[in-house]
Amino acid sequence: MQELASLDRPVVMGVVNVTPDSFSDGGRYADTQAAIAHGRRLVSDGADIIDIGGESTRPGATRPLVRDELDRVVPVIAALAAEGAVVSVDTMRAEVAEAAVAAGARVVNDVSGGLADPRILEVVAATSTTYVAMHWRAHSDRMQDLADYDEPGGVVAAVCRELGERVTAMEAAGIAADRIVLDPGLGFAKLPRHNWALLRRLDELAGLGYPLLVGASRKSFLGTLLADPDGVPRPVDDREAGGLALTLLLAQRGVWGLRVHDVRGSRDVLRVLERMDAEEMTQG
Ligand code: PMM
Repeated sequence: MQELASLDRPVVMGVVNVTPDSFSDGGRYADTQAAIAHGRRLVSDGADIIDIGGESTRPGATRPLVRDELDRVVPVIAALAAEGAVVSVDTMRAEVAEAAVAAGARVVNDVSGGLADPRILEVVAATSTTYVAMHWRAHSDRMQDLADYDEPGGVVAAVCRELGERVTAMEAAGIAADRIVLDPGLGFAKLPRHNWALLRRLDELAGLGYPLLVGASRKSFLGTLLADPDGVPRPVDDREAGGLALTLLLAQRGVWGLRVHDVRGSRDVLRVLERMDAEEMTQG
């Protein structure tokens, strides 16, 4: 991402789920016009990248047909890219990635890191797109059965090893190292304690030598943390302050990018941090 390389703050990736069933915003932007309008709003709120997805990855979700996924994402990508937005496609499918890039997407965000459809690595290699590879173990219908990290080093060691294996596959497919971004995959085959361990030990993932993108916004581990006294999780649309706290912490830890729903709030947080950093530079 040449034009984003010079930022001295994390890249803010705003989420548009063109799905009827995503956990975070399912149904709200399920039709093309609503999704385009939401993407435009995120651009005006300060998003650097708009991430457009047509498959819900909520635990237990069933997969859409390829045709339906294409119909959901391609028109939205084409419209926003034509207006100059940097667009990312959130897909695990080679065919969708290919169509998305043809429609103007410049980032392929694959939550499976090439495991769901290995041909996606060849598609990415043949383009100049950035490839976000997330840690993933299985599709949503059974991923939570695989939240097992009973090994020395626990979840952090496992995620580092498994992402490292994906990097080997990406490089073998011909994706240049400077086009790769890694993501710990919060909530994907992970219990809340696994997410917190990954957040605390993010420097070990950074040790793999690739920029990191983190998606924490609205996820259920925040709902669990912020549960009411009876243990009822905080509803999805009332977790934003928790997510913004993580925006601040992750920015201080030097992540490359943040995948968020509240773009405006995230940019505000980053402005506060930048102002404090500037103050420190001048006052010492
Ligand atoms: N999370 C979701 C979907 N796509 N992509 C990346 N790279 N990282 C994530 O953590 C991630 C993702 C699921 O959350 P959503 O319903 O908010 O889209």
